[in-house]
Amino acid sequence: MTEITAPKSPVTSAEFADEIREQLKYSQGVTAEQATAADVYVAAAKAVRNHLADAWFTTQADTVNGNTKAVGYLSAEFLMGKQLENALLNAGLTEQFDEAVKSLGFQPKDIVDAEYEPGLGNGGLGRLAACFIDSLASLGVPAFGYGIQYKYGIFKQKFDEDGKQVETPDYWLNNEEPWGHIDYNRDQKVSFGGEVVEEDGKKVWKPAWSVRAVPVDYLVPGYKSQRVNTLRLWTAKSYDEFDLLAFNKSEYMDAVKPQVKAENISKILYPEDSTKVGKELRLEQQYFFVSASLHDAIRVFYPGQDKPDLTTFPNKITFQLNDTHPVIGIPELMRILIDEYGYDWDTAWGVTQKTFNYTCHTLLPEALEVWPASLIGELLPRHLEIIEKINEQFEAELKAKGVDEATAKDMAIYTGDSVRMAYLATYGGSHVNGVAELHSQLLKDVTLKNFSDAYPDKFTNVTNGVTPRRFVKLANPGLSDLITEGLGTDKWVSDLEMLEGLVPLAQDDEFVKKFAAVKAANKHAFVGFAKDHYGLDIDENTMFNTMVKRLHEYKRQSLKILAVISKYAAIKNGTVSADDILPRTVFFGAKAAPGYYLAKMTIQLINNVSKVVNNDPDVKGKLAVHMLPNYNIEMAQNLIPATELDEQISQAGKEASGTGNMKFALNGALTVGTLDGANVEIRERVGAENFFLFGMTVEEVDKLYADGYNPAKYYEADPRLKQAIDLVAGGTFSNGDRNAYAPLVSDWLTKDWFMTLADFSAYADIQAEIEKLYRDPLEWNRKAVLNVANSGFFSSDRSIEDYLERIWHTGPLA
Ligand code: 26Q
Repeated sequence: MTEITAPKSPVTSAEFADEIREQLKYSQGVTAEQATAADVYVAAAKAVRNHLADAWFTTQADTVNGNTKAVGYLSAEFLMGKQLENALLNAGLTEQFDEAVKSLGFQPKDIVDAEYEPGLGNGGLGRLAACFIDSLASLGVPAFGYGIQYKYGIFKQKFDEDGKQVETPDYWLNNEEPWGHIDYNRDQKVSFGGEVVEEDGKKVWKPAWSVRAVPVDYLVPGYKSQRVNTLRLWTAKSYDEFDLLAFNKSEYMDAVKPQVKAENISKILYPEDSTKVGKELRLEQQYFFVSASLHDAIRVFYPGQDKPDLTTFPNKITFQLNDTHPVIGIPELMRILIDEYGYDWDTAWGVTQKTFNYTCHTLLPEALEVWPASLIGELLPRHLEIIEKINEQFEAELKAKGVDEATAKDMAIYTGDSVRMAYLATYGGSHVNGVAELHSQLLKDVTLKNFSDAYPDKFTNVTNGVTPRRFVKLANPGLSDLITEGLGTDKWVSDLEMLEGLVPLAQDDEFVKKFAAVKAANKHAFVGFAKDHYGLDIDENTMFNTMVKRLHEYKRQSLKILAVISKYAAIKNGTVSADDILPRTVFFGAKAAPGYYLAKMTIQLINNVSKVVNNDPDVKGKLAVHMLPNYNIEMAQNLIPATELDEQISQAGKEASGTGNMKFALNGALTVGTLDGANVEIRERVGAENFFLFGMTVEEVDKLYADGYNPAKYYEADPRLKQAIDLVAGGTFSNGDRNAYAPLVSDWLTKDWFMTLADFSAYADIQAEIEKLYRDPLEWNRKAVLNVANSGFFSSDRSIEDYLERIWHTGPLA
């Protein structure tokens, strides 16, 4: 944690080197001669941060004093990735940094690598939040990201000798963390438990215990916007460091109990990325950051006012609820307005409904949070009362709308024993959006159908996007230079639809060859990365085929590994002639939730297929499989630019959007995928002829399910599938042990909830088409160029512009 010192104007590399030396000397206490790469990293981070300070202060002042409504992005996760390169890019200091560290005797890459990646998110939802705050700042929109500074981020993943996932804690704050600025003077009190009593005819909440929420501020610099927004992550501290009475009795453990209880709240990120059970600590976390954030926004926008006019609150800031995780904010704002500021119910409701909007990120019913009412009642008794009252008002409203009783019952926010957070969010806010066209449509038609019927105007779509700064400009400098050369400008970095200007160049063989050379160089670089990080020897003259994402049954890593096994068997059996084999290297990267049994078994299977295949001389040079450990943002930035074929093979109707799919298309990989999530829109834009489509549609899935799905039938019907499953069942990937994967095999043959077996034949068949095209490098790369050229829509800048227009109704600072 550092203080912000004097702001700096643009500097030369020599001056920047002096600034680094100064930080080394006065802040780290080492001389330039003693400094290690880790020291220089911290010093450079602090130096670049100082350069951003001025713009940060002006942005904050303009946010409060201007008359542009701000955005508050409430998210339990922000998966930011490493910060240094991004901060340098946005501060315009990349070249100065490179020269400066060289003059200090270091390689820029070693300094950048010294940063430890913060893992404050699980996957797509957390990374989306990070892309969105980057785009908000780059567009000059005043915004706050609000979340939790977990002490332990997503676990680090290793594999044991059996290929099983082993989780180790991610204590990311073990070393100095130069980006976060802890601000003890802007703390908030967050209370829990106790009871509600009536005093003078008013409800008064008497909480049982409180924690101190202390903000840690991260600068969010915009690209070429001169704006620096704030990511405010709360950390929980105890008010009573020690209970001295207990301590005097030498009961040390008891003495620190309140501290432990308080600090537990921000201790760990939950590693599940879908939910089944409501855990008390998770609700504590949610309420903790949301309550602190709402109070913080009131403090920021009504400074020093005891009796602020909070009816203007929705004109000051609009809060986006990133999934159901922050939805407790709806009753909390009601409580603040009524209990803390004395507003009547109707006024409070008007303000609350105008303040919030809700983004849904799922279609899996089990991932919509439902809290036991008893738990809410115990932890937040006043909120439960408010929720009950919201529900009564809601029922009356539905009745007035003529909604029949049975439907109204299905729509209940509060059922008597539980609270449905997605329903509360839908009723309690102004807008609800899904994250891709297909997903938003399915929300309206299925998941939230009754709500869409009753409140059609609330529903809209905003298709996800990814930031081109991190995922093209920084991750793929070779392609970035080529794009700039092709377009004659680098303005595409902040206006990604300009990539369309590359469409004619796809017909220019020289340009396509240059693209192919960039891809080859990225593959070469990844081979080096994989050697350094994992000790792997990878053949760069093979097709790089990648599937990276969380491990989930619906995402169907099983489909991919079964196809790999089938291919392996075909080579072994000689079913394919040596000449017909297209050499491939298949990369997987995936973390499984620690308690997700089948997901973890799938990881184990992939690891053991990898062991068998990679050590089999019969397939050497033809097929290799690697399960790369600990998939994270850094790996994504290295692997995506090197990938030629990307896998987006979820069961249709299950992946809300996907954002990896966008990153791959933008980096010139071709996609093999189903009509699911944003794949649909990617295919529409890049052209059906430049996308490998296979598998059932949503309608076909529904029909097959309704007709009665029997996976064993598909196992019997396709000998390739049968052979692959038989090899797994027969112990080929478990040293002959036929029981090792029995639960997985039995699930495939008897349940197969996501219809992996039904889509297998189509998936195996399309491989021939893929391989045929790959044998014609010019045509393959022409299609890859067209993927890049037509993916500009998938910039998170465009997503944010859609939110501004459809939901937030605000814009950049003047
Ligand atoms: C909730 C309560 C308790 C414990 C964990 C959770 C929890 C945590 C994370 C539930 C869900 C998540 C994350 C969900 C997620 O990442 N969804 C993905 O969001 C992306 C961005 O919109 C989409 O592209 C993906 O399709 C979607 O799966």
